[in-house]
Amino acid sequence: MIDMKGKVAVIFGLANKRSIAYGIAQRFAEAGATLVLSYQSERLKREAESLVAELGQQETARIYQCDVSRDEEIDALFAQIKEQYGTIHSVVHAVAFAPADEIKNDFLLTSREGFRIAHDVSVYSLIAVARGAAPLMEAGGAIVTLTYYGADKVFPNYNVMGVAKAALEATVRYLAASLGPRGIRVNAISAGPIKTLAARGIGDFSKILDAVTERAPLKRNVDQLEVGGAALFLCSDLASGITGEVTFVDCGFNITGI
Ligand code: NAD
Ligand code: 0WE
Repeated sequence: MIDMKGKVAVIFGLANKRSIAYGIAQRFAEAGATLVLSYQSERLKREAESLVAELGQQETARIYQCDVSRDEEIDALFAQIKEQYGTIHSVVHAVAFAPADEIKNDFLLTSREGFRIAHDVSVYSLIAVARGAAPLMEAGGAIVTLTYYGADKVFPNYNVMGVAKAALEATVRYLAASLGPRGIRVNAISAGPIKTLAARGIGDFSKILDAVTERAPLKRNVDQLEVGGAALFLCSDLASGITGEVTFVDCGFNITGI
């Protein structure tokens, strides 16, 4: 059993019970970690509060609002965390966004502003969060982000998000090189498709899920807790030699040719 007692984990990207961030939070809570959860906006506050209660962490966990496209909100978040906890050990970045049109229209029609927003929220935010977290990781630490196979291969409609995930994976490698000398590891998990809020309204999502059931070696889809288990491992001492990597948690779909 992985023991994270006395370790503080900051998790970004909590929207609801289906969020991958919530599956990760559950695994960290089971391992005894102290959780700091963050949600994007006022709109999600009540939901985040009830999720903390369900994690059985009302006593210890804290929740903060933080829009990762705003430097001042990231700065304020880490200032509060520093005051409250001093040192932190893990950061989970489970955040992505592209304007709806960009993942609906032909890729050729990708707008300058849509490209900018997708990369700002889904890629630059990892750099900003890592810079905020690093000074608090006094005993070393681990950062994990979430990516998708659409970074490597073309999936209909994933469009500018695929380009952003490719940039995110390169960002993981550059951050790993930058932060490695301080004992901070940076990795990505490439999760298989999961029906979360971020998957809602995506045309043909069930087709994507069915293709995995059909083709993946394990003949099924992954769930949020399986991604959570991998995130916990990557943040634990068991993964002390792993940095700059992309680990697939996709029932093996990515290894198949047809
Ligand atoms: P989700 O909708 O539950 O989570 C996405 C989160 O991003 C939400 O909590 C949302 O509030 C947050 N977010 C968006 N813009 C933000 C901003 N400006 N500031 C702060 N937070 C912001 O969906 P999810 O599927 O759990 O997505 C989490 C991560 O997993 C994303 O990076 C996504 O690309 C990745 N991922 C998802 C799948 C999938 O099929 N669901 C597969 C692979 C990777
Ligand atoms: O990264 C994602 C989706 C991220 C996402 C989702 C939305 C929906 C609502 C980013 N921005 C938005 N903007 C919105 O307005 N995934 C890995 C899930 C996903 O999305 C797909 C997929 C998969 C898998 C889109 C097309 C094809 C496959």
